[in-house]
Amino acid sequence: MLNIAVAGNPNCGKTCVFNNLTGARQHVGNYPGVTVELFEGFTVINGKRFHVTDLPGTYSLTAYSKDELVARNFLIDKKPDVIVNVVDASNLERNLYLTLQLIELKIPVVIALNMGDIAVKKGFVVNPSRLGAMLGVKVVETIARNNSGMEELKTACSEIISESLPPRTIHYSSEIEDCVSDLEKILSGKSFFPHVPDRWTALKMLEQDETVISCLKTSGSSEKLFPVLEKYIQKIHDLTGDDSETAIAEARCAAASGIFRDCVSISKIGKRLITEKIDSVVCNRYLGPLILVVIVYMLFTCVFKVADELQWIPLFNGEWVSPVGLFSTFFDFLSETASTYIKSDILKSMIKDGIIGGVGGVMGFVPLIFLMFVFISALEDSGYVARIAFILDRLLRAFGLQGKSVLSLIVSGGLGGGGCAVPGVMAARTLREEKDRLITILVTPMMNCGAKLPVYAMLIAAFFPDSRGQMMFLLWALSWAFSLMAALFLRKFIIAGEQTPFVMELPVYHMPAFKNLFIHAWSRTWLYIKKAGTIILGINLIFWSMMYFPHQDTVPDHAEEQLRHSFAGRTGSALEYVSKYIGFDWKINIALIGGFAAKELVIGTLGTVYSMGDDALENPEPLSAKLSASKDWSPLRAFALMVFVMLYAPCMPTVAAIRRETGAWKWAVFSVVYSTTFAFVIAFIIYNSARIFS
Ligand SMILES: Nc1nc2c(ncn2[C@@H]2O[C@H](COP(=O)(O)OP(=O)(O)OP(=O)(O)O)[C@@H](O)[C@H]2O)c(=O)[nH]1
Ligand SMILES: [Mg+2]
Repeated sequence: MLNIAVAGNPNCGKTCVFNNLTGARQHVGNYPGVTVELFEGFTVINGKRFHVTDLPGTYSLTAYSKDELVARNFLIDKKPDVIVNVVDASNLERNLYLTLQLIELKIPVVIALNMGDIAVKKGFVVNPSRLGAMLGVKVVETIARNNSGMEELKTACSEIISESLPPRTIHYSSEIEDCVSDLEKILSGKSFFPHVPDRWTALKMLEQDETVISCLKTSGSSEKLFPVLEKYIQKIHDLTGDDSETAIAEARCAAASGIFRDCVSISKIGKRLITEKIDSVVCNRYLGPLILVVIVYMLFTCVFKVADELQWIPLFNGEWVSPVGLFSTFFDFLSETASTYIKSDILKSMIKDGIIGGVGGVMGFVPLIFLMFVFISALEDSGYVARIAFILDRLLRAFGLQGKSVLSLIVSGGLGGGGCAVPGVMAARTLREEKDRLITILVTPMMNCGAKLPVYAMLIAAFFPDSRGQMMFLLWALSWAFSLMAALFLRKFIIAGEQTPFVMELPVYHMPAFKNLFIHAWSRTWLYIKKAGTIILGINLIFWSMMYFPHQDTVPDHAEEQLRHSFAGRTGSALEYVSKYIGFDWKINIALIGGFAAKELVIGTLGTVYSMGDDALENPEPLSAKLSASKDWSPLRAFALMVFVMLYAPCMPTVAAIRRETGAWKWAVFSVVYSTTFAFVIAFIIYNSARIFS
């Protein structure tokens, strides 16, 4: 099967093109660094199937950060049959810098000249046929957001393959060309990199590309090759006054600028874009942070009002409920039905306590999660998220992080409370400095991810029903405060080192498309539902059996005693020696052990615990009602628990991601130990200081 690779600068619309070609629904966002791994899909052109790969964005094939390395290694090792180079027409000159390097690979290239709509607003008119002729590639104009130009793009791909049209060679200055051609001769026939032309390898050697050089070194060819290379590097330095890396970069910039001038006419020296006007307010030093806080506050109050507080859905019996209330009414009904019709005790307990009590609790918050995702997608797609990185850079710098870390924190829930730490940990790939990346990875799991949200929502509904939005806002602020504290601590004591400066482009704002918002929010919500129906269900059943066995039938009216003597109950009780200092009893301990597998299981397991430990089996009530009626619980305990859940050990999938992304178990284990200790200390302070003052 033939392979198409979609490559280009960050945020130029690659994933949009990829989704259009393959029908996939990969994440598109209006900020650089959305895609950090390879996505694969298929498309059919003229009855033939093509394998399509979406690459992370990169400015150059000399990779600096991990996501750029992913893109570059793919192109070099996999040698696709055609590269679809998505180019942002409103930023053509800079985008051409990468295009020039792509055509050096001598793989057929089709340029998708994207974002023409924005280019026109900026006053650029690009001549596509001229561009194609200069580079020896096909150029197709596209507006990926509107799915326009895709058929032409497909046709161009299939044509260029059948014509096997190689791109043109762009020649640089004679000083460089002399050295390149000499190196090429030495390299010829050696096949160090079988899939790329020797000219590419020669150029990369002169650019002193670390990966290429270390590859050549390990292949044992260093004795002959490297003295020659040293000589040429010196020669270029003598002739141009620059080191060879800079000289080549400058030569490419000059070529890109020449092509740009040749193919683009600037129709009007643009009137100030709306984007600039908005940014002068939104990115203002003083107003910026204020606006950010107001937006997040409104986000929480709106989402909680609509999904959980306001009772705007009529029921058959004349009562009114909120969307979350509707879901919980439904699960209560299921639970009641199960109690009535199932006779076997063990089966009844399994279905009612293990499945409905556990999974139902997690599912109940689907409306809230969905609404949260809609709002967050809107902020992502508008381009505001990139501004948050910009606004917070200064603040984050003081705490040992940097602007780009914001994207990781936001992906894992830093904006609202819908997110996941696994992609958050992966998003840290865009950070170039290893230590910045490590610190970001270690604090990212402290954000309020989508799995912690139902835990908060349930406890807030039970103990702070009159100020739901405000409580969530407080927890949001605390999650940032604590992760910044943790970052500072790590930077000071564990991972000291220089901080790197922050560079990120601010994309043009646009109006989010409503259809996309809903598709996007739904696909994220669907993942949540699937997780609840599979992993959460499975682990919940394991926990249920640990709570059910060993079972004694002799004490029918002592459900709580029975539970305490189960395997899980005994473990939870053993942990009370420590947890009593932060006010947690054995029941909470069981839930927290469950939460290590996945944070939703904190309520899943708590639901099961309270359902099983309840003697009044025939009268099911929502978990929040049970907790607020229980004499063991208080708002203080609920609050300490929420903060503990926010901070303690990342869930298992996140720990695995940390292991993958850092390449070391050491950091994975460290993340569990340090965050649990941190959580304990903070919960201890909250629980005890509040008790002293009251
Ligand atoms: N105005 C306009 N916007 C576009 C066009 N194509 C894509 N976009 C928007 O540009 C933004 C970036 O799109 P993505 O597909 O995520 O870009 P990407 O190149 O995959 O970005 P990274 O994965 O971060 O490298 C999104 O908000 C898209 O909706 C276009 O032709 N015109
Ligand atoms: Mg992408």
